[in-house]
Amino acid sequence: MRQDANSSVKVAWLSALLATLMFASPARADAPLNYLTSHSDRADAVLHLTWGVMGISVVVMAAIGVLLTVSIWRRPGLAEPQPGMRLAVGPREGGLSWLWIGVGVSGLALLATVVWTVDVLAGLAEPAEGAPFTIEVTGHQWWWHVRYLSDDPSRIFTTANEIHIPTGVPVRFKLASGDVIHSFWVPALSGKTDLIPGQTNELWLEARDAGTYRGQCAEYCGIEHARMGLIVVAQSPAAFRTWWDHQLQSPAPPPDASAMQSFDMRCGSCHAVRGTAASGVLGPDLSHLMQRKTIAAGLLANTERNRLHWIDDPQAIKPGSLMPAPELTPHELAVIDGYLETLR
Ligand code: HEC
Ligand SMILES: [Cu+2]
Repeated sequence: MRQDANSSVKVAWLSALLATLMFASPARADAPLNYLTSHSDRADAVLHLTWGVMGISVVVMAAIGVLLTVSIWRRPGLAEPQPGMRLAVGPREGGLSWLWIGVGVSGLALLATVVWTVDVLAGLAEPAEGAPFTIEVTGHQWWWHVRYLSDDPSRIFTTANEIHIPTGVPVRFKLASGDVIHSFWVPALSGKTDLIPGQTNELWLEARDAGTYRGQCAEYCGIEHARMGLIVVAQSPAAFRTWWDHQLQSPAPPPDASAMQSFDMRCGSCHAVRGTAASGVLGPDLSHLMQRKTIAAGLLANTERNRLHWIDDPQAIKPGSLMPAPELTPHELAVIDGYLETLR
């Protein structure tokens, strides 16, 4: 018993210390997945709710703490206990009204949070007017397949894990899943929306400010769920249009055609590169890989070192990932990465 009390005091102190460190640390502002900043009207609503519910909870906890302390110290009508003294066991009159007041007040506080939450959720689900185009996102274990739709079929293209959007306009997202339930969450821009097999959900994102926003799968979807990240890059409409135009092009053929052949042979059954024989769909489209900031679904920076490590042994980085180690010779590895570097 005593042991238990001691360890729970330790846990309480540790949690308090951790919480203080988390909130006091200056790194918090540029933490990759900071859900306490907002860059859109929809995320504003979620952020206000987050702080509001936090505030209500703190007030309720403080009130309970004060009342409990007072009730412990006041002990009306009780003599100071002496050693060996026996206390009467049984209900004492009065005091019941405190229960009703307490239940009433916390019931009202809970009801207010429920109404507020439902209102925010309804606002998030509300279609936005005037979305100029739609992005289709399909969740896979453990990466994001991204397809830009357009009325003009020649402007449709596929990419992965990094989504560009223009600032100042809403963009419609169609969310689907290729396997299990995932959840699309970019906290700076909106709330979470599930990607459910056999169903298409909708979401509207509108970024107020240009910037790079981190997202994350928010529904446990298997062993690498925690490493299923994504990035949303919001940029000026002009820069966005340039990016889209560039994505439509096939990458320039590499100087060394045999490198492309090695890639087709070893990787092309799972990965596609526009304008080449490589047209696999089991893995992310690599057409303009070098334009992406990260690889392996937001996990690693897209540097030569990380790419070589990933291609050589994806299982060491994301154990269980659906990319098997290709077992390349060091020469093949260098040749294939040399080819990837031409995918600009
Ligand atoms: C059996 C299918 C398969 C083969 C073969 C395969 N990959 Fe992959 N690859 C995947 C899958 C699936 C992912 C996504 C892994 C994840 O992030 O969980 C992936 C991810 C990648 C990524 C990261 C892309 C991104 O945007 O995150 C690169 C780069 C890559 N593969 C390169 C290669 C190269 C080079 C080869 C050939 C040597 C290769 N892959 C062979 C299935 C495959
Ligand atoms: Cu997931």
